[in-house]
Amino acid sequence: MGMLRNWTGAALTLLCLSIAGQTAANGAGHDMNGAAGVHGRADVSFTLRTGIAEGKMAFIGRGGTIDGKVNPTLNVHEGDRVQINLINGEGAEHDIVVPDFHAASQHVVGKGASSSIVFTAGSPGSAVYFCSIPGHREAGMEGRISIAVAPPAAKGETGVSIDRDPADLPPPVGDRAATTVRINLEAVERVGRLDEHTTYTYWTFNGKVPGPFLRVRVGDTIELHLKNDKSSVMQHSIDLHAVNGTGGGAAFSAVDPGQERGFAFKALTPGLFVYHCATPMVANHISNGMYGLILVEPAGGLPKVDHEFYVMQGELYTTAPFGTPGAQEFDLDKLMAERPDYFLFNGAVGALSQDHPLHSKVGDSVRIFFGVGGPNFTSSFHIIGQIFDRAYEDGAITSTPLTGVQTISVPPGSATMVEFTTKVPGKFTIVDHALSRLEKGLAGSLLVSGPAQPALFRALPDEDGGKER
Ligand SMILES: [Cu+2]
Repeated sequence: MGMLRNWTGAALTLLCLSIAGQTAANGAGHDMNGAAGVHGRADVSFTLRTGIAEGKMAFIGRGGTIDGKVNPTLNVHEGDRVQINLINGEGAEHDIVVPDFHAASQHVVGKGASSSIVFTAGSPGSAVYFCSIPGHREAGMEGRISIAVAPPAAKGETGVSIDRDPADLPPPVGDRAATTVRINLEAVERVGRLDEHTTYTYWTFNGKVPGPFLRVRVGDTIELHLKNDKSSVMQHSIDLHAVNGTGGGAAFSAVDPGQERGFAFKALTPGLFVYHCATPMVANHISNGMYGLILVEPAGGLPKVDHEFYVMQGELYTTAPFGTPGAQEFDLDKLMAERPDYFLFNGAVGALSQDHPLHSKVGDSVRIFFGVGGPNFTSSFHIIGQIFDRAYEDGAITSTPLTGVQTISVPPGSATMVEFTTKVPGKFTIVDHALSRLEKGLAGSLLVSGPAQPALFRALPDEDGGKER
């Protein structure tokens, strides 16, 4: 079979902060469970880069058996779900179309821009792919897809866990002087578990969704290094909303597979900021999982609390509807129409309910850093049966907070910090109060242990003594 994309569990770079010359490893070894075994996918993926070969415009194969080949023949099997990624290699405007299978990509405009098409290969035989920009096919941009008889059915697959534990965040920076901090991030594309029997090819920072929680203080200079894993097919980059600078750093960090780039910025403003991949199509990269939060603490740090948590909300757009088992494919039309099939906390269905519920005790103080990667939907963040004592709108952690808050609105590309005390024991459901989304995967659990507090909350005896009416 053509070039089978098979994520083999390459070691992930852990987030490392070098503070004042000392390197402290944050983030735990549990990120390494990617090595536990990813099974091969039933579908096939190819990457083509536009360029010039022998003086003519061409598609040039990238990776696997087509690497470096000009207008390579793409070998697939009947019934395969085929993905072709197109990367703009030289800057002119292009696309890729396969009329036989009714597949057409978006135009890729500008060097490094990318798009993808996905289709099911029909009957055995041959089909053509080409660039539909006037003149380009004639100038050389044309190749063939060869469709062979279907092989025996592939085994079922399960993805690795990509959901981030909300308790996985570094300790407070606290009361230290400003310094220079090195942050290492790695873009990793991997087949992850979306639901119990459902997988998806996520694009991630450091293998999890959301990316690692980054934590610095105001006045720090951050040297940010972004590596793109050599098994990646796409270019990636990072835009941090904590940056004063063009694109939030996106242009300085646009990095091809197997490469590393970086930039430095000074954190001038305390706050809770979203970061995300900014490689076109940006909405596609964000939806696939490339977002996270960076906290810039004020001088002296934040007040101490008993528990801190890290939660982010995002959407996923798949060809098959919510709940379909098996490997799911990205759906460009649904992304454009803003019709997601999944709404997710921390990257997967059940991430905060089955896999990693939030834990607290009666009387403990809780702080949640909550952000929306999106790419498109505002969250009405709410915990059923709790009231936020303080909510800092738009991640403005040095502003005067709202107090006594039931629901806080958080737009895409923004965040909130909420604080409250867990006063009574029980299970509390974390939601976006646009509650249709509860049926599309968006629910978490806060579990509070401790003695009952009948003065605060209790059932009343039935006034008729429980007799039936
Ligand atoms: Cu990306």
